[in-house]
Formats: sequence, structure tokens, C-alpha cells
Amino acid sequence: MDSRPMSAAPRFPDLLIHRGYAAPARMEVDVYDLEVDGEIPRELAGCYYRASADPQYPPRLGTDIFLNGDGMIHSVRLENGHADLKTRYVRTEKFKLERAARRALFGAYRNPFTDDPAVAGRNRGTANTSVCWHAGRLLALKEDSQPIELDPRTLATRGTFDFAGALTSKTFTAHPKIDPVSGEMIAFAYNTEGHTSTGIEIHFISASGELTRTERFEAPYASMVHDFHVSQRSIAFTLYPMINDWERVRNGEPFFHWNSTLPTVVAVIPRAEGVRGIRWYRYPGIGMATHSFNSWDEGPVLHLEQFFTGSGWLSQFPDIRDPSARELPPFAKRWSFDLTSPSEEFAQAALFDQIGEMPVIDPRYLTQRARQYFFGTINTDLGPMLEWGPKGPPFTCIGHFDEARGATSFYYAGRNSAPEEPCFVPRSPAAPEGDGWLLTMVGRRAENRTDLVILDARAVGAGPVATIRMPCRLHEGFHGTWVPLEQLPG
Ligand code: V55
Ligand code: FE
Repeated sequence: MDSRPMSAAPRFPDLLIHRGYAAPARMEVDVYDLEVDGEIPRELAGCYYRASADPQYPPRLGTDIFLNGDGMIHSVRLENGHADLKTRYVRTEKFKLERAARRALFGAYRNPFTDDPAVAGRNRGTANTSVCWHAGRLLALKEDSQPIELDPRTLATRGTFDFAGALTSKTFTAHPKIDPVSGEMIAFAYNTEGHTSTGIEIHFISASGELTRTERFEAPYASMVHDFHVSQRSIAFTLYPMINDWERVRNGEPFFHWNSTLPTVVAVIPRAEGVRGIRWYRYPGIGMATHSFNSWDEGPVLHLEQFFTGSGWLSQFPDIRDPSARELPPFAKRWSFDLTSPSEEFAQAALFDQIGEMPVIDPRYLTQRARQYFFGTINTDLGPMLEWGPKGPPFTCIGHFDEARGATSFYYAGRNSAPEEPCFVPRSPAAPEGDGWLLTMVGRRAENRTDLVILDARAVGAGPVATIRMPCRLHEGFHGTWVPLEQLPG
């Protein structure tokens, strides 16, 4: 623990998570009319929001993991070819208590036993993972706590949002799915009581924003369930043995660890019938996925698509049985389940043969057959790998796999440049699948600056349509969303 007196000014320790382009940014800025190279398409009218984990204070325990930073929201509003930047910390309970104390009071990631006793029982949520827009509400999400509602114009924090008391779980995923056909939001929660446990709840939220139904089932073990799959007919969970255990947490061990002696299983749940119709499948090997692309139905077959690695997420949460085990890169896979067969087996195929992460599709095709896939990637034919950061090797490219044409193309961001998760924006509501733009924050590492790059999603290899130049570095983020201007208030 930091032994300096309470009044000491903060100084971040020299850790990988605090170094170079990953250094805490901590700035809440408004920059009106950012500089632009090229021209922002006039049709792009709306606001891009995304979440990052930007620690307000040096870690209470002297060290930390990058998943534990305080939620900082970045927004870039586009209108008439102009761009305005706004960044704000989410005023979580944690943020406010620490700001008042001028130091960290909360300790390790999801470990309340490491907190200052003065904050016992207070909300540890950081709201640092994703931003979601549904039924006119902007929510900042972190999977260990309930959503936090933000004002979409000012980014001011409105407070915890529990669906008018209908949210039964103390947690809520950072990866809810919005069904573009019904307008419903389908979300889930794991570790639902706020500590390690096996219950998983599925929450159904109507197009108008009411939480109308919750279903609950038990997983075979308590583990990280970061994302899930929703098709028109089914909901599926792929469960990997990145397990958590309250005794280990109490002992101060990392919140998650990899246990490859446990099986990888898939739960398939019919949307209409719910968990009474749950079926379990078994993956014959080990491996882990963090993020899903999409899921869709083809006759009696459910397809689910995700980036899958043959190892766990060992760079962040090591294998306790074999600490020397190394993380393997993720590849895009399609798993296919014949729901009419009694077998617990399923078919696996490569979706395309390219490493990647941060999978994105045209959101109008979520839950249905899609053929346009976008992702962050590294392509050493186009440029060298960059120095590893806290998340491992940074992306150097945005990839596009066009399944209709069987073609893969790349946007290479240039020397010392690292693009982040792309965000797809359709050209118009009626435009064909994949006809639109990709927005991606690009770290200009040599300049300690960030650009928001706009690509034509049908021609990512042609380079930027426009580059919006930030005069500062925005801390690397996780997930974001686009909200069209006509949906925003005021
Ligand atoms: C992930 C991210 C998290 C987290 C747990 O990407 C898993 C996976 C940004 O926070 O808390
Ligand atoms: Fe995620």
C-alpha cells in the first residue's frame, strides 16, 4: 500500500499500464471544431461515444491491471462536416469518493477485500468498458456492476440505472445486443450477486426501454462471461474456464485464473421459451473467446461467430497450473449447432484466416445472416508490429472480410500508428449491408496524439475519407457506439 501521507500529490508508478501511449490521460476536455484532413461526409451526422479505462489515481496497491481504470467517456460529435470533442469521467461512486480523498481508496480489480475500510460496501463499479444507446438512454457499462446513465449532450453522470428497480442482478454485461428487427435489448449478468457465483441472468428489455422479463440458469462453474450471442431464435453462451473463486479473491489472488482442467461448454437457450429449453454442448478442446461477431439461424442450425484463441487470456490472467503457458492469437471461427440433433457436439470452421479482435458488423444485421465483417488486426506485410502495450501487441490495421466476395482487405494506419475498435455507421437507413463508414480512433504513438479516422467501409484499403485530428492523446479505449443526430435530444 502507498505509505505516503494522505496529502501527498499523486505520482503514477512506472508500470506498463502507465507508460507511453498507455499513460493516464485524465483530461476532461472540450475542443470545438477539431482540425480535419479531407472531408467529413455530410451524411455523417451524429455522435460517436466510447469508453476507456483511465485511472484517476495511482493504484492503491502499487500495481494494477488495465481493466481497472476509471471510466472516461470520449465523444466526437459530427455535424455539417465539423467535429467537436468532449471527454468526461463517469462520476461513479468510486470516482467521487476517491476524488474527495485525493487518492485511491479501492484496491484490486473486483476485490473488495483490498479496499480502504472507509469505503466498505460502496459501489466499486468503474463504468469503463462500453457505451450503449437504447430507448433514448446512454449507458456506460462495466460487467461487475449496474449500468450508469449519462446525459448524451453533456456526458454528465445521471447515476446508476436499474430499469426502475426491475434489474435483479447487481451486475450487467458491457455487451448487450440490440435486435434490429424488434428493437429489443437483450442483456445478461454473471456473478449476479456481485461476487463469484454461477448464476447467469438474461434480461429482456423492450424497444421502449422497460425490463420486462428475466431468465436465470446456472453455469457449471463461475467464470468470466464477457460477451454472448443472440440470433433471431436463440441466445447462446460460450463458457470458458477463466474461473473465479471467492476464496482466492479473499487471499488477494488475481480475480480470474485459467483452469484448463475444466471443460468448455456452450449453452443454447431458445429466446421465446427461455431457460426451460436450455441445451448444453461441449467443445472438445480448450480455448477461449472474449468477443462475438454475430449469431444467426439457418433452418435448424444456429451459427455463432467469434474470435477464438487456443489458449485462455493468459497475458492478463495466467494459468495457475502452468504459469509459463503463453497466450495464442485469436482467429475468427464459426461454430454451428444442429438444434434438431441430440448430440452435444457441434461443427467448427474458420470464418476467415486472419488474426484479429474487436469484431464488428453492420448493427442492422445483428442476430441475422451478415456477410461483412470488420475487426482490428495486425498485418506484417503492410507494416511492422508496434511495441507491446498493456493489452499485448497493438493493432496496426483495420481488417474487412467480405464473405460475399470472399475477399479480405486492410487499412494500414501508417508508421507508429495503432487503430482501435472500429464503429460501423450505415450510409443511410436503407443502404445495403456494409455500405457506410468505419470510425476508428488511431493512436499516433510518436506524436502522443490521437486521430479519429473515417474510412469508407466498402474500400478500407483506399485509406481515410477524413482524419479528425485531436490536439491531445485520448487514452486507449474499449468499445463505443454511434448515435444518429435525429435520435439525440436538443
Ligand atoms: C474484459 C474487459 C473488462 C473486464 C473484463 O475485454 C473483461 C474483456 C474493460 O473491462 O472487466
Ligand atoms: Fe469487450
